[in-house]
Amino acid sequence: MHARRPLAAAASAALLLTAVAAGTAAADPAPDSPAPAASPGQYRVAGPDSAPERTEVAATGAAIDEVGDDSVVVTALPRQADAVADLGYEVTPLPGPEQEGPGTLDFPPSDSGYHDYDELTDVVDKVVADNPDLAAKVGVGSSYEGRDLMAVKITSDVGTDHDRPEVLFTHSQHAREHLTVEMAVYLLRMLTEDYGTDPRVTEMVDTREIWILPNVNPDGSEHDIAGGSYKSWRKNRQPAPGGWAVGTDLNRNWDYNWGCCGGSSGSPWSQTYRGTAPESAPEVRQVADFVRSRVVGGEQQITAAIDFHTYGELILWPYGYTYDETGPGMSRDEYDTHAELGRLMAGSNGYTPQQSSDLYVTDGTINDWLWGEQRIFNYTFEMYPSGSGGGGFYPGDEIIDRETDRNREAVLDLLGYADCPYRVIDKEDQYC
Ligand code: 0X9
Ligand code: CA
Ligand code: ZN
Repeated sequence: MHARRPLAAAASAALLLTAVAAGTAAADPAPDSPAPAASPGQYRVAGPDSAPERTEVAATGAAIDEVGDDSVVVTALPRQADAVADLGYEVTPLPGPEQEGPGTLDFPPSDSGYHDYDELTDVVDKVVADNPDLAAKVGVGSSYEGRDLMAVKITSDVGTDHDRPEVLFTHSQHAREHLTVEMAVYLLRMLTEDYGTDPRVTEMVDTREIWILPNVNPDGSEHDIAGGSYKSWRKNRQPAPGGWAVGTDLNRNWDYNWGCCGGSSGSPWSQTYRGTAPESAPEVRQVADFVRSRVVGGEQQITAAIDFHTYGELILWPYGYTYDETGPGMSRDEYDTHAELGRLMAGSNGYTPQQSSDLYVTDGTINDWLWGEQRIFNYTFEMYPSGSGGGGFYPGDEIIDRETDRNREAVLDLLGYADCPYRVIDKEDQYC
């Protein structure tokens, strides 16, 4: 495929050597070049059939959305798609999301089942108002554009900091992954409405302290739906130095082996831009501060976590920065506990369980930080659909109920093991 290259790309050729030395993808212009007219789109890339080849594709600044046996689907700017083609792969543009009329700030009418930020806030406020003993809204800070980063704490006698295992659910690091916000709405309702009637829910709400962060990237979510057309936006909305490029990939900005391993980009134009420093995104810094605030008496209270994404129907565990299963900070038992609990959860939702780097290498992800720095057993869930045929990042709202309820058992399993994750490999006596 050979689309026209923007003039800015030619101008950046002179900077190629410095750019490469700084770890910047050769496909991208300098950060102070004017904004490209083109917006990102999805492409099918035929050829890559191993994690190293997929990691090389990602190094162009494209984001890998989907992994097949010998192909991937990426989101990329046109020049990044050119760079992928230059690697020798066949690159075909995919049709974009359906567009509806201009002028709306909410989801298009046909997707009205999805919650925009105001509607999400209303759900949170109602859940808290209806269940004052079970649910409390806690401020985590605010986004780059000043929106509240909300957390909801759910446990019985919620006003007390109990000595109960704490569990974290984070949603919507990536703007266009709107189904993950619906997963948060589902969990908020399930844990409050089914308390007292569903014995498993009741036990978990009585014995765990549950933290739900229903949207850690509200600016990105709102941008993605503004104007009545989906924009395939992934990152936050913080301008990069230089002033033209916008957005840090929150899931490359965490402070563990940040930028170590070719699993993120130093170019602000990239879909996987890692930011200027670990936690340079205000959203990441404040969510990380929140997690650190759960260290009480020297002990991290949170023992287990899920970070929800779409799409692919996958359950992924750390590390993402290395292909190795074990190594410094990840013993055999720790790896096996992640893997066994991951497989157990996959048994109920039908997702594919694997180490995250089986797909491609990533660095600076929340998964690696939660384990590497905080010793929290944790997973990325890539929700519905399994492939772009199911609507990719924009499945219709009729799938929300089915695809959120699909994770009910898996979430209850994680909550159930949160007192001693090692029990899943029968090593409770040794570790707990
Ligand atoms: O790339 C990501 O941040 C996640 N995928 S997404 O399509 N939702 O952007 C996956 C993170 C898990 N880590 C690895 N796959 N290595
Ligand atoms: Ca506690
Ligand atoms: Zn994602």
